Parts: sequence; structure tokens; C-alpha cells
Amino acid sequence: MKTRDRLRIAMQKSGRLTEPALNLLNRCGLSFRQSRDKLFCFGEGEPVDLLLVRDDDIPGLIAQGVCDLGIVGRNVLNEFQLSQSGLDAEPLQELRPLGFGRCRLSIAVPNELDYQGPRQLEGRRIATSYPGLLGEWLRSHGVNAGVVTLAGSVEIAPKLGTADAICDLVQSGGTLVANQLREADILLESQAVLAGSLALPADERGDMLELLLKRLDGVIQVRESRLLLLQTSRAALEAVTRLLPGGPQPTLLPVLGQPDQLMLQALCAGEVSWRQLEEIKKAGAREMLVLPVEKMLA
Ligand code: PRT
Ligand code: ZN
Repeated sequence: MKTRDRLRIAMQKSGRLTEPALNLLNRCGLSFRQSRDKLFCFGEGEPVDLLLVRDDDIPGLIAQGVCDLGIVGRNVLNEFQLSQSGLDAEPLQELRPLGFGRCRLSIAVPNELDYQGPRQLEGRRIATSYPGLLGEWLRSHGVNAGVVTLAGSVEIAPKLGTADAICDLVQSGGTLVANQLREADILLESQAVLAGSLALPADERGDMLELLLKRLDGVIQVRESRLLLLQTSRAALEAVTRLLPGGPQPTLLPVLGQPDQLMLQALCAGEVSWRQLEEIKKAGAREMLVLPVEKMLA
């Protein structure tokens, strides 16, 4: 194949991952001129171009060397990897989880079925668009079940009588509820990932890729960081500090006119949930604030 000097990234043309993926690339300093057919977008600042395709085609395009990288759901990537195992194809790898497009690939059963575990699926028919992942999961649990492969509308299969259970993506769970189904087991926690071939190009594209990964790490780190501010008494300080989410050592500041009080400032590596805040408050903290981080330069 003719070598290219520009890096090429495949991403979903129109769907759930399109907006957040473009947004992420923009934040990494990449911008694109959209061509009229919108299949190929030329990168303006950096030597990185985009190919806009159906998400299902992305792993194949990387495996064939048409693209160097792809932004795709882990569910699609893993299903492709399973379909290729045993074939003499270029292996793909997950380079980075990207933190959006989160969902689960789950077994869902009709509400009235009393699900006690995978063995309950023995001899039943399960409808899915993910026959590889489902087959592997069934094998790992020693369950023999019929896999009914459907391209879409998997959730209506039990009602139509074509399957007894389904294996599909779940996010809010609303689709399951609307179809009188309930989530019974989780096969895979998924999110959008940056995928690439195991053998990275050893030319200018490789250098650009390295640079892109570094920028991506910075963008992800900032996006996931929160600054936690709170007040605590000196007496409660130890209990409060013990409950802080992971991150560098917090900073302590005096509070004017209240020698017994301290203000604590901590950089947290991930989301700070309401639960965590309530626990920290119970330990003696008050005036708590969680702020997003805009930029970071160590
Ligand atoms: O045209 P193209 O093939 O590119 O698009 P597509 O229709 O195959 O993909 P799209 O845009 O629906 O999803 C792209 C990726 O988003 C998926 O591969 C997942 O990695 C991720 N994702 C995240 C989801 C969901 N959440 C999701 N909820 N993909 C699909 N769903 C569907 C699910 O199949 C079910 O029908 O939404 C329904 C469930 O949602 P809840 O909220 O009702 O549980
Ligand atoms: Zn698709």
C-alpha cells in the first residue's frame, strides 16, 4: 500500500459519538475543513485528516490500513476483534478510553422471568447484534444457548417470540422498561475509545500520533479533574482528609478570624459524587464547592 504522510482518523459520520468525538479532537488542537460529500475532512492545522463513516466500519478500516486510528465504541471494537480471532489480520488495540458514549452490553430478560444467573439461559434463544461477545460470555459460563443475530430492534424480539432474552446496549434503561424487559447481567462496560493498529507507523504519522496521544491525555486529565474546596475544623481535618478522592496532597489555608477553622483545597482525579460529598460533610466539612478545571500546567 502507498504510504501516507498524514495521519487519518476514522470516526462516526452521524450518531451518538459524532459530536463528542469532534469536540475532543478540537480540544486537542485539531480542526477540519468539511468537504461536500462529508466523507473526508481535511485537517487544517496539523497533518491529521478525518474519515466519516458508519461506526461498524471503523475497526475494519484500521485493520486494512485505510485509517491509522478510529474513535469507536469498545463494544464495536471488541466484537470486531472476536470476529477476527484466528484470521491472519492486523490486530487492533484500544489506545485510550475517551470517557464518553458510556453504556453497558447487558443481558435483559422479560420482567416475569426470575433470573438467577447465566445458567438460567441454558437452552434459551438470545437475540443480539453482538454474537461474538455474547458467544464468548456464554462459553465462559458454560451455558449452551441459541444466539439469534439481529441487525437492529433487538429489544422487540421477546415480544415477537423470536427470542426468550436479549443481549443489547443499555444506557438509561428506558428502552428496556418500555419493552417490559429488565437488565439481568452485564457483559461489558463500554465507552468510546481511541483504537489503532498494534503496529504503529514508524514515520511522520507515528510522530504525529505520539503528539496526539500526549494532547489527548492532557485534555482527558483536565476534563476529569475537579477542584474541591471546603472548610473544616482542625479537629475534623484528619477524618475529612481520609475521605478525599484520590489526587495530589491538598492545600490548607487559614480562615480569617476563625483560628480553629481551615480551608482545604484538593485536586481530585475524577468526578466527585453527591454520595462522596455527603460522606465528607458528615465527617465535619462544610461550605463545600466542586469546580471544573479549565487548564492545567504542572
Ligand atoms: O449509523 P451508525 O452505524 O454509525 O450508527 P449506530 O446506530 O450503529 O450507532 P449509535 O449512534 O446508536 O451508537 C454508537 C455507539 O454509541 C455505540 O456503539 C455505543 O458504543 C454507544 N452508545 C452509548 C450507545 C448507547 N449509549 C445506547 N443507548 N449505542 C446505542 N444505544 C441504544 C441501544 O442499542 C438501545 O437501543 O439505545 C438504546 C438503549 O438506550 P437506553 O438509554 O434506553 O437504555
Ligand atoms: Zn452502527
